[in-house]
Amino acid sequence: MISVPRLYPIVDAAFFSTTEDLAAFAQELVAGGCMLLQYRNKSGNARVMLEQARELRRRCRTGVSDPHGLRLIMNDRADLCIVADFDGVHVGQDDLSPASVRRIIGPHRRLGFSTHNPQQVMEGDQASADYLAIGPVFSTSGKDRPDPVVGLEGVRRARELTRKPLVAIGGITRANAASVIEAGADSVAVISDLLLDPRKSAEEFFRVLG
Ligand code: TZP
Ligand code: MG
Repeated sequence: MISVPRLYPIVDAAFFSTTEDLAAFAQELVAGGCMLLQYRNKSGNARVMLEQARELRRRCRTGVSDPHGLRLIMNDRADLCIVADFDGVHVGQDDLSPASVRRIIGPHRRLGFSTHNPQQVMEGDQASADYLAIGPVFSTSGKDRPDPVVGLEGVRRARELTRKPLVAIGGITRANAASVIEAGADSVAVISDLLLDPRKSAEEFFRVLG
């Protein structure tokens, strides 16, 4: 089974006006100790996504073959994962199924699957996903039309239903992250609470997450 670092930053293109700003932000996260990043761009412009993904790959070095290198995960798009030489894909309930994504990316790249209730966690547990996300744990402005908040109770319930690495997401900050890990998550995925000062914020997350 794969392991997921305690902090799972999501680099969301919506918060950056240029590819340079986005890549510089990612580099600051790496300087703060991050070993895994997800690239997310909901605009759906494939050419822009590929350009930004390649820049992230170039700036943050390494590839699938480096066991110690930064892992880059592509949100939603298995095709762009392959073309940009990313290390994995993260899909949700409305994307290609985990089984379909697995056929595209092969056995070695990582596959994450978002869940929002116990039924979906059980399905994810049986699917070809390497890790599961559960959320939103708290209310969030990081996603349009988010699913209902699951709370810490939703994290506890998910923990009972799977032994796969569990990534909690939604409204997680340095102030509440420890409670999410205590509830059974292996990792916290974060957008907003890294934006202002990514390096310092990542370092503080690692401090509170142990
Ligand atoms: N999926 C569930 S909540 C969320 C996503 C992508 C957004 C998380 O953003 P934030 O700012 O960390 O709450
Ligand atoms: Mg998706």
